[in-house]
Amino acid sequence: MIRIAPDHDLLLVVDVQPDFMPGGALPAADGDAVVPAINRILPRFSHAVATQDWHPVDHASFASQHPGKAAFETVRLFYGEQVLWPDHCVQGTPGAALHPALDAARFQMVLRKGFRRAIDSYSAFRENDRATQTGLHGYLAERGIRRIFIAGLARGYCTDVSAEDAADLGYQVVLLEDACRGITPEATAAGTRRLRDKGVLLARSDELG
Ligand code: VGL
Ligand code: ZN
Repeated sequence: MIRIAPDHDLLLVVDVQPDFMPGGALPAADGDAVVPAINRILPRFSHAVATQDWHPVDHASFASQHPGKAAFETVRLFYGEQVLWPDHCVQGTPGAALHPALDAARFQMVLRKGFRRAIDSYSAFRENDRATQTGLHGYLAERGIRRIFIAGLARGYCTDVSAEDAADLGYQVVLLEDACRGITPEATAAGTRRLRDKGVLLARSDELG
């Protein structure tokens, strides 16, 4: 059992948006399954924040912006290697909304990321140039958060890079495996190895007491 400490624990819900669900632009297999799992645990937390992937139509991570390149290939952007994605989570489109069944009234803050054309952002803390800060660390520090539970989409990318950055920033981090889904099994497995290296605890949402 993991006992939730109301003052110091936060649930970070990452990118639970229709474009990452089956039928969406960049689906995680069985992505919808995270919604009831997250709704079940949200009332237990007195601190909850969501992230929302939120790209301009001509975002540099979109394969459509790189003639001759296909989705899932990589390019070099000014900050290094970037995976190219199908167009997804375009600002203001239905696919970019928070999932309609998510109990979003419980989020005290929704942090939008990936909104600069030239820089992608997997992490809720730092964009992919690894220099641009989102401000989330300052927000959580001011609120006295010490431990972060992570749920959402997608394993290997936004959930995992957020967890790694949180661990690097000195938070205790718990990734709730049953409340996350991935885009590919390979990316999920690679993410799991990186999380273990960082000391992130992998747990299940039914272990929360
Ligand atoms: C994500 C790829 C591109 C994610 C977002 O939420 O994991 N992955 N944009
Ligand atoms: Zn994205």
